Amino acid sequence: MRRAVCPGSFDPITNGHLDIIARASRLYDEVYVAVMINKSKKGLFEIDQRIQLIREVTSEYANVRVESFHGLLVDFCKQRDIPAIVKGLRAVSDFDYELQMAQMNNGLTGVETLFVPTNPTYSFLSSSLVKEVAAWGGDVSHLVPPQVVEALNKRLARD
Ligand code: COD
Repeated sequence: MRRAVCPGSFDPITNGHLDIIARASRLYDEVYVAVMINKSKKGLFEIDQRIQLIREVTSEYANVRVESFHGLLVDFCKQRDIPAIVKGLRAVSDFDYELQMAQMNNGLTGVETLFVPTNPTYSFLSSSLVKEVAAWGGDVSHLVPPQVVEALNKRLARD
């Protein structure tokens, strides 16, 4: 069974993330979406809600599983026998840091990282920008799935 993981913070999932997950699901038998927990970084959404949103918007992909993990990504991979990490690359600016992480992860356990070029429609898209635009009342409905628009509206209405 060919397995891969798409890791991230997914706070919240965007159409850019979703495009990479969908493409990975066509290349691998089983794709894990790993919501990595970073306790020093308070997100907008709780981890459980991020997972729930990802499950909803990936429900059409039968081979996608969604989990959270607190620890090193290489340990997530080792525990599940996953040999490949799939990452989207938006621009040259992503490359420096992604290359460092890929080399570090490979040096730690031998896990490989495969880079998928982002769909140009989403090359400017990040969870942070979505949150900022939404917080000021801007329209993000072309950037995230409808379930995420709804969750953003509810979450931001509370602040
Ligand atoms: N188009 C295409 N791909 C995209 C887009 C887009 N518009 N936006 C994001 N992506 C892809 C990228 O591959 C990105 O890496 C991934 O989605 C996740 O994005 P985010 O923003 O949700 O998540 P990040 O960048 O905060 O995630 C960083 C990780 C959590 C993956 C990283 O910090 C990590 O692996 N942490 C675990 C601890 C660990 O192992 N540390 C050692 C690392 S060497």
